[in-house]
Amino acid sequence: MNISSQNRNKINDPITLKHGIETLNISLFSITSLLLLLNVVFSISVSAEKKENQMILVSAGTFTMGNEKRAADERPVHKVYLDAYYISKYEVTNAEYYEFWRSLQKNNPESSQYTPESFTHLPYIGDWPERATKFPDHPVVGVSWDDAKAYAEWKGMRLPTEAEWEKAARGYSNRTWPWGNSIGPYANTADKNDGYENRIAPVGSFPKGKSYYGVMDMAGNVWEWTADWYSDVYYFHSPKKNPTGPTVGSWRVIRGGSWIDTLPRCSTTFRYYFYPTLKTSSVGFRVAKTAEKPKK
Ligand SMILES: [Ca+2]
Ligand SMILES: [Ca+2]
Repeated sequence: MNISSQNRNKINDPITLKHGIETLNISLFSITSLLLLLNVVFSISVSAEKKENQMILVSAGTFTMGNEKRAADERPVHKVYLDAYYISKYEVTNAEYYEFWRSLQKNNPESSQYTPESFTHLPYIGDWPERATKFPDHPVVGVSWDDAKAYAEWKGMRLPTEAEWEKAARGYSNRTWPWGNSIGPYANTADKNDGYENRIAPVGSFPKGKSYYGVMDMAGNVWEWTADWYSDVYYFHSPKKNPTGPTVGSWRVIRGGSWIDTLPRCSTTFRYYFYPTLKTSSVGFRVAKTAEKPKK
């Protein structure tokens, strides 16, 4: 039974009805008070429960990108140099995205631009903006690549490039998963026994699954948009320094797998892609920022 049908049943309860108009007036007063209270709670809880999303510094240097033993588009394995950058510790949460969305709504309440998709049929995700209150520390989903980019720019940041994403996930060693090479229950995948059966987990629910740099949920929970266009042969000719992906394309790269994917798809090198306009229940994002170069 969903919440709205529960409320309907309470209102139609014969005990409430038999006392006549006076009780009905009191009930209406109570409902109004409750709605006012909920409105207050809504505003408070969205700001109070906001999880601080620190930016983690990934130092400049060369790392190994790709994997010879896996999918064809992960080849060839190649060395990539990246300047220092910051990447958010967590996937961007509902509460964080809500702040951005509210600021747009204040200026233009009629606009539906950058509004996340609703998932009425998925109660553990639900509709926007209600889910910002219900699940403030869950990663935002139902956001297109353009939504993600707009949020990042509003924060004065950007989406990580595919190379930045992979370095933050695997570090300098060849970790198959952010935590290493052991198959542990350190991520929210399609595995029923990971504590989050068929649902999204609050960000940072798997501290043992953190990457070499301490970045969380880079395996599973939600896929993450990256800045790059996708090409299956990009690694054959990508620049050795600060690659930013092909100049044109049809799909944007997503990384890390999700709550509906098996563990192999949540590896640090697995590449996947979506149309940039697609808003699904399994794709969110995190943000990045170029670190300032030390003054000489
Ligand atoms: Ca799961
Ligand atoms: Ca993730």
